[in-house]
Amino acid sequence: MRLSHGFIPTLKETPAEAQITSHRLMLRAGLVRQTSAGIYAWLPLGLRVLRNIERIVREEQDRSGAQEILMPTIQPAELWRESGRYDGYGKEMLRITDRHDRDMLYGPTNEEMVTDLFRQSIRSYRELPQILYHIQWKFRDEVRPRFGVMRGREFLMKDAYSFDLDHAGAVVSYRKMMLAYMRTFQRMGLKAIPMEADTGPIGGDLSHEFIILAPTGESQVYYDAAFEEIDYLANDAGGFSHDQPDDLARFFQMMTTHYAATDEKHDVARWDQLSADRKREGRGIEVGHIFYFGTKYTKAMGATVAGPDGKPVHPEMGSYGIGVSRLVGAVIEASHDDAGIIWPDSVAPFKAAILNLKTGDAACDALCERLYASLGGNALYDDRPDRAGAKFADADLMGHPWQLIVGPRGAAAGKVELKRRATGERVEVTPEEALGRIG
Ligand code: 5CA
Repeated sequence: MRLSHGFIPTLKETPAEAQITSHRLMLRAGLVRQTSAGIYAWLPLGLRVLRNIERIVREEQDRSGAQEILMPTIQPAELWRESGRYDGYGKEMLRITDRHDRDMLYGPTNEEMVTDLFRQSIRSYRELPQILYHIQWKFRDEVRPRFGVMRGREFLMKDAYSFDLDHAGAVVSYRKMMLAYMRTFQRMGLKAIPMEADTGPIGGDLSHEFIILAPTGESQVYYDAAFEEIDYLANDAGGFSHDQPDDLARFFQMMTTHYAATDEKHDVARWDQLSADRKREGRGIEVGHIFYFGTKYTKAMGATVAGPDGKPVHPEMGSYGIGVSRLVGAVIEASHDDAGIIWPDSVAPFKAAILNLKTGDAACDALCERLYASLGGNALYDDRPDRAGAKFADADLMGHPWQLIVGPRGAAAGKVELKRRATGERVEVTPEEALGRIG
């Protein structure tokens, strides 16, 4: 993309309405714009990040054996009357009436709809387990939408739903998702801690939230210092398999032996058994939440399969959410400096920015065009006739992992300056070397 014609409206001033860093930077770098309270339009730079996050989430869901579907955003109220949640959900649910006066709603989550799909199609225990997921927009009419995409009213969620014959099977599915989640967040450069959590309106008796530590987080959390020492990368390399219940049990054990709980689940008696030097408390961002709730929905909605003895059984369910749009904010909270965003390579909108420090100079233009052609769609070419200072500031603000800086002196000598955004390190190299390093 050429910046001169890109739809990337950066702001010099800090927008007054933004209270936290990620919200400020998302507005300043031109990632999103608010269209109504808690509802955002995604602009090219923001959308590319959202798509990258979505891709990682999808790859790890697929790897775990979950199957992707796509359910609609609009649901019939009837399904929610069957589960008994229609009245209880209250004002958070956006209720709609169609032209035939039928009650509809904009889905805040999909337990009912997926249970309905399941009961229409799956007949026998032999077809279990099933894990279905989709990545779809949700609407919750939050009392206090705030912090930009962190707590929106419309937001993108990955939600998965597991169906198993019995409790033991449901536990395996739950652990599979926990493993998939740890891999997902690790690939985004995030250190997420699974913490015991409340089940809220989803219901159930086993639940974990995945928390990124950040002072601006909305959740108060308590955890053992062991989580600062556990090296998830090494664990991953240790090779836990989604297909081996023993591996999953070991992984689950490792993730849950040490104390970690959200405020609602904080157990003071257990906490006090920890020595003072191991106690950590602070704020965190909830980027994912998983639930096991057994037969709550399959019973209420009459979903059964034929069991091994031919008798009908209500399958055991769990549901598993990831805040895909919230993650864009969470990654920025975890990775920025005073100058702007520092994108991890895996989610960056572009691998590199090409900074032409003197547009109109034949050597600069030619070298930039050559680099731009080699990098294909992976580069943002700053071809604006602006001064160098503005280009440096915008490139740092937008946070591309690499900057290729082309000035007249270097261009004449066949050299470019390659800057790594995360470290600030700059080296003068040939264009080929630079392209090689960017990869
Ligand atoms: N049905 C279950 C799991 S699929 C469910 O809805 N869980 S949830 O309510 O915890 O939401 C899942 C994830 O969506 C949360 O962990 C959070 O990361 C994200 N999320 C929830 N509400 C919002 C919101 N208002 N804005 C942005 N992200 C949100």
